[in-house]
Amino acid sequence: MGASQTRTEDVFQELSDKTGFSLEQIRILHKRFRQLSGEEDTISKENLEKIQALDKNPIRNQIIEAFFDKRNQNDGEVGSSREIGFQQFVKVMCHFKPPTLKMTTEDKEAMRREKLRFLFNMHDTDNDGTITLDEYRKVVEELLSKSGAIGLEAAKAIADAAMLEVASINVPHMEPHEFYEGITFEHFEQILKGLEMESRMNIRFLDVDTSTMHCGKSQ
Ligand SMILES: [Ca+2]
Repeated sequence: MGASQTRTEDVFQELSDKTGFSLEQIRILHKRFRQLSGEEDTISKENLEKIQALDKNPIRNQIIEAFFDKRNQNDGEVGSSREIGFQQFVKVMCHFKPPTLKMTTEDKEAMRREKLRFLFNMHDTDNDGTITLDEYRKVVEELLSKSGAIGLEAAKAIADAAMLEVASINVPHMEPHEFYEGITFEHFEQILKGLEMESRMNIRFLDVDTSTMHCGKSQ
């Protein structure tokens, strides 16, 4: 084994320890990463846009953006990267992993919060801590326009109605002169409270089904 190979293995092991992906899973992800990047060390949005399996995904753009969103790297930075390396790629992939049976309730709760934060960031595109009607509209419009069965105006109306409902749940006694500024993270958590989304949030676009990628190195 050459020196650079040893180094790669070390990096993989470190990533595995940090993320809970097994060494084997890291190798598979790395292979796919190199394939997508055209054997380069970094990957760009254009690289991900070429993934055919993502074409039909209604939130394709949001998923791609999420990979380059610095908030998802948890190092306190904001903004969007032009390109990302393999380690950053794996960190984002980590958000799509389901919980395992061995996890404690606290770990599961922490994981859920992290996933919710990831989803929240996907919608809060300007990172001001609130999902405004405009931001929400953009997602709904995209979702509905993909189906092709509904016009832009109708999509807007649906988004407005849904937002109004969210507002009435979160601020039940809003006065007519009050303005609903949007969904905060706390509201967002409240809205999704009853929804079991931890194990459902997975993506298949990398030819790697994240729903079978469990945390830990036991398999
Ligand atoms: Ca915002």
